[in-house]
Amino acid sequence: MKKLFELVELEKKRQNEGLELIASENFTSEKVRKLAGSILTNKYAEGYPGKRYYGGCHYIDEIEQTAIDLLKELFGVNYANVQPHSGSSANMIAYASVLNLGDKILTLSLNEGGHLTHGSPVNFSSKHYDVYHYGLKDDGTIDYEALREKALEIKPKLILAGFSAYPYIIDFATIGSIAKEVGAYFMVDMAHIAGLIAGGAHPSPFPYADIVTSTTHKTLRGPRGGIILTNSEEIIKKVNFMCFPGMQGGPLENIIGAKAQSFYEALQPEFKKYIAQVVENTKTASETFIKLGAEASKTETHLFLLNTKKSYGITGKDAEALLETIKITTNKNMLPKDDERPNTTSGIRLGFAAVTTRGMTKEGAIETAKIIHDFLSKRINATEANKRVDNLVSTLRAIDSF
Ligand code: DSN
Repeated sequence: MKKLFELVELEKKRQNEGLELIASENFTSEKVRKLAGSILTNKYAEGYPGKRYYGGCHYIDEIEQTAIDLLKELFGVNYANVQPHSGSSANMIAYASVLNLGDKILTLSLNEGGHLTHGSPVNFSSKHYDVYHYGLKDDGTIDYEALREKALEIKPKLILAGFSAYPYIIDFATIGSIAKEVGAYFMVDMAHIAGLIAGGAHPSPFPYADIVTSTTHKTLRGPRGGIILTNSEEIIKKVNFMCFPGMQGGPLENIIGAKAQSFYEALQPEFKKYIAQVVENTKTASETFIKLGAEASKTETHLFLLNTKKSYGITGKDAEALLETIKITTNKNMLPKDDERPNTTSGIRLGFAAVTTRGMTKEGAIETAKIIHDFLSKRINATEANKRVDNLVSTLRAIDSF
């Protein structure tokens, strides 16, 4: 259908002409995109390599086994399942593998930086499990002492760490030891920081975590999808059974092929350099906002939070909409202890993984922060801001050039 391909071209133009600062997005390599769009989508392969419910799976088996082996190598773990269709499915499968309905889980809430699947009232996770939350200190970092007290008080069956809007290093060793102390499973959802861990810019959740989930499309720079990792033979058996036949049918082998390619790319020395640049760009941009007098969080990762209400007198929702008029894509985000509603918010989340893939340097990160600051504080109008965005974008690689 012609219209669909025209819309793809328009979306490509949008991606090329703008500055993508949504912290959960990235740009994939040509090989990842080729595999994701390949004829592998034609094949049914319910089951696992060597144990399928369909004939004709010998090449598919090799592709899926390659993905599993590369993933195990990348994170130094014993077992991996590469079939979850998304991060949310991975979390659903992981919970169901080690919990019974109604079990207590202890997580960080969505409003403080967690995720919908970490027990949000509108998500399956709060309907299936008895959810309790730990919180953040006033400086925005996890209150580990309060977490321990809460864990001792409620005795959860599972403690979850790994967040969507948390700009600091997570102390997996401490949370892991609290989980041990109270006899809980320790689960990590590393979706946002998987690339940072693979690239050596964030400590690994292993050996502390019992079960780790992730998406593959954020800092890891793979296709849209999910994965589950563990060092426990007992847990992987449960995960594999819960994934298929428990919750999913035929795996998306085209996406699994693309995942394998992205794991291979993340094992190359250039990926370490890329991740170091992501963290440097993000830190630089956050420091630039702070120097300019805006209220931004500090950061040790690929993202930070900008308080647009305090900095510019506008909600996150309005800031997101205004920035879109100058081709800068961000998302409104709840800030710790936010008094606005989730669909309004007091700020935005900014991430530099995607623009760094296009080759943005420290100077580009400074200019990005300055454009946003100058525009939201009305020092420049949309015409001037658009010109500066165009100049900056002209220094970046096209989104389909790698
Ligand atoms: N929706 C993703 C994000 O933007 O962080 C999390 O899955």
